[in-house]
Amino acid sequence: MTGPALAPRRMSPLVSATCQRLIATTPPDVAGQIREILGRLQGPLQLAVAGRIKSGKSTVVNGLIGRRVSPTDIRECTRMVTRFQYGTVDRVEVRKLDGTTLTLPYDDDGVIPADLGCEPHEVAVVDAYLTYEMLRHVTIIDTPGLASLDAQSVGRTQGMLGETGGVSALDGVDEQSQIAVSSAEAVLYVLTQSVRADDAEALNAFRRASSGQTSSPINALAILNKADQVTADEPMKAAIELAREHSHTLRHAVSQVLPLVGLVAESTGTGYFSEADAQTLRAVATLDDVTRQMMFMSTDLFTRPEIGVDPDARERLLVKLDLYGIRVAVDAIIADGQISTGELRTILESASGYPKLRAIIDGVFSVRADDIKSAVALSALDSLAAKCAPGPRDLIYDALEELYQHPEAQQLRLLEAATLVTSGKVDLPDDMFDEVRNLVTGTNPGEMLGTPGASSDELITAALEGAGRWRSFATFGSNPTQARIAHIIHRSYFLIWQQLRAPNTGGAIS
Ligand SMILES: Nc1nc2c(ncn2[C@@H]2O[C@H](COP(=O)(O)OP(=O)(O)OP(=O)(O)O)[C@@H](O)[C@H]2O)c(=O)[nH]1
Ligand SMILES: [Mg+2]
Repeated sequence: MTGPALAPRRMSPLVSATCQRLIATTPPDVAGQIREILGRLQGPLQLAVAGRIKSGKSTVVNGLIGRRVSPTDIRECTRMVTRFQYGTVDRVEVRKLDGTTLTLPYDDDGVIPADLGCEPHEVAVVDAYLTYEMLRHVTIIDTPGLASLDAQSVGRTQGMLGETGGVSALDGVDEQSQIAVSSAEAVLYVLTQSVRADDAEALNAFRRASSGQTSSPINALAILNKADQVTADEPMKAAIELAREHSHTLRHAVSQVLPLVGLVAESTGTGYFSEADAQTLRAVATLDDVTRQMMFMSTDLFTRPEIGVDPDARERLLVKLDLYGIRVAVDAIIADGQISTGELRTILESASGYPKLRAIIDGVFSVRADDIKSAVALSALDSLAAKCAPGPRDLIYDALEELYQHPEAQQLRLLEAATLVTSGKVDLPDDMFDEVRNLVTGTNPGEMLGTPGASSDELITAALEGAGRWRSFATFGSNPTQARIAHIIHRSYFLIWQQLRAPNTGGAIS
């Protein structure tokens, strides 16, 4: 069990009201910019999918959308930033750098056409509209990959990682991708199995390129894709272990690293895996043990012409599931000869690691979307104020100050504190770091208190103990910056304790 839910804590109505008041009181040019900030606050969450070339970004995008709309290929494929968003008519709008727009239909397979009617270097961004409900809440942004850094010199790599990397910090990051990631509100990094040095560097380069919000583990998640290619008897098990290690190594960059077989997730989630494919799998399952074991040794052996199952159909299976997915499905058929195609699809989907990713995107990002968007809006207001003449500047600063006085702004303070801690700007011991991260990334009290599955009484005790621990740390164990953070964390634990004790009042005992 996850314990009782806490009262919703949406910040955006408060931030919207502040924007609206400011629009009414500031000069037209400033008001116009605040209107844009407000529009964005009220729009869907912008989730960018980023990573090295060929890491499987477009495959993951298709899996998330539930339709094969973004082209994927074994060769370099995605050349421009593509924003998949909700629209009442399915269409592709190619926005060119010269300010003109070309409108195209999807191709016969429902994929973005390969020919966009102009040269790739003329395109600023592609807006792909789909009448998919899920896109009402989130815009998914596919990006061209970061070029491989393998051949580049160590000196250059160090330049990328160095604090004074300057322009070189952005080398290798496609300019449009960089803009897309830096303006997104959440980022999904697609890493490949070994998280080679250049994967981590890619992630760092994107983080450095992005301002403020996108560089925090609060709104960034990573996938360890192609988990099927981890060399081990049970690749997924090994990938789970690897992902756990990487979650720790990359803890200042992403909230967690999840293993995924993107290809299998895409094929099962988009209907690409068909009844005919299931029949081919059933035919493979009837072959004798020796032949089957030989086939699973490599893709070449799997497609040997003399085997008595249609070679083209076997080729299609490889494209859709690769050997790992085929083996999972064939094992399931051998274990249960009556298994239906629907059941096979479910087994494959769960073996791909997709359900966990989906749950996190739906749960965590959507629960946090309001916080993330509110924080982005406030930081945009703050930057706007800094550029304004004294009159409007003071109006904005006063409004922000007033907003922070509001009791509900505790959630924003927590988010700010957690961003400082999780991104490594304020140092805390590992266990306290984890506590802060759980508090912001958890979707229920059990996860927030780091005690999933605890009973209500245990949760109440955990919240109270947490509050006490952080109060003592604020008073005795910390330096001034840590103390400021500790007070905020203490208050959050205290509020959770209040809400858990009096759930019906929404915690409004003050
Ligand atoms: N075996 C295996 N292959 C995968 C997986 N995910 C993606 N692929 C394959 O990897 C290749 C590259 O996938 P894409 O989705 O085009 O990769 P991308 O990152 O979008 O590539 P660019 O847009 O060129 O940067 C395709 O052939 C995919 O089918 C996976 O989990 N396992
Ligand atoms: Mg791609």
